[in-house]
Amino acid sequence: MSVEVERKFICTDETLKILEKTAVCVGQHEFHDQYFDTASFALTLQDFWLRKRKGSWELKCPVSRGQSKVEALCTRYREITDLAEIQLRVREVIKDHGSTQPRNQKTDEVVDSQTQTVSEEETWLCDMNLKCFAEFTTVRRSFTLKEDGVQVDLDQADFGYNVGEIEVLVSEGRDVQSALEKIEKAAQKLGLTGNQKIPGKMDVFLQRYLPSHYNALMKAHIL
Ligand code: V4E
Repeated sequence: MSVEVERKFICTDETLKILEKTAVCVGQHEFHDQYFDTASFALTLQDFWLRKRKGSWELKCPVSRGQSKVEALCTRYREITDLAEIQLRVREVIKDHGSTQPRNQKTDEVVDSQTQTVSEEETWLCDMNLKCFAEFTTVRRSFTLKEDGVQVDLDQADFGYNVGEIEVLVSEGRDVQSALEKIEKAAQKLGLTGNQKIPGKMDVFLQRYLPSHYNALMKAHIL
């Protein structure tokens, strides 16, 4: 299974110049993300991120991380894209969180006054009490640093936040260390000297629009 190792950065004019000189731009595309969780944040409080992007479901699952300085600037998540596997995993995570779902005792349907008719494809969301809590559109410009096998994305979210990310996909296990080294090398090439962890799009979205969710995640040291 593959693990995505990433480091976020703020792309200054200087960084952009270096990127345009040393990397190959492999295109630009736009996508809309919808993120889902229960009302008690059963997924995100355990650092699981369920989203729908371009009609496909994705679940980012946490992978334990080390304590080194390089690692502190990076995130790593295992990504599941098979819907049956996602549903299984999400069910387990919600159960571990001890979420209880109100149900109609006769029909065993989830009781929720806000729930309207849902397509069959999405009855599982209703069944697990999952609701969309955040959605936004991103325009992404992607680059590859060819000698490193590293991808660099420059994201512009429609709520007014721009962020860059250096990303390496590896198979789980020993490759993670080499991914961290590649990311560190790429960061040096791009002239990124700061040691501060840069917030991702979701951090900023939650902080601006959903402060109670943001505070719960900060308190649990998820963000
Ligand atoms: C893992 C995570 C979230 C899910 C989306 O993560 P992110 O990589 O920021 O989004 P995006 O659009 O770049 O996804 P990609 O196209 O690379 O698959 S939302 C919040 N988190 C946790 C998290 C964290 N703990 N710290 C930082 C800096 N970012 C995200």
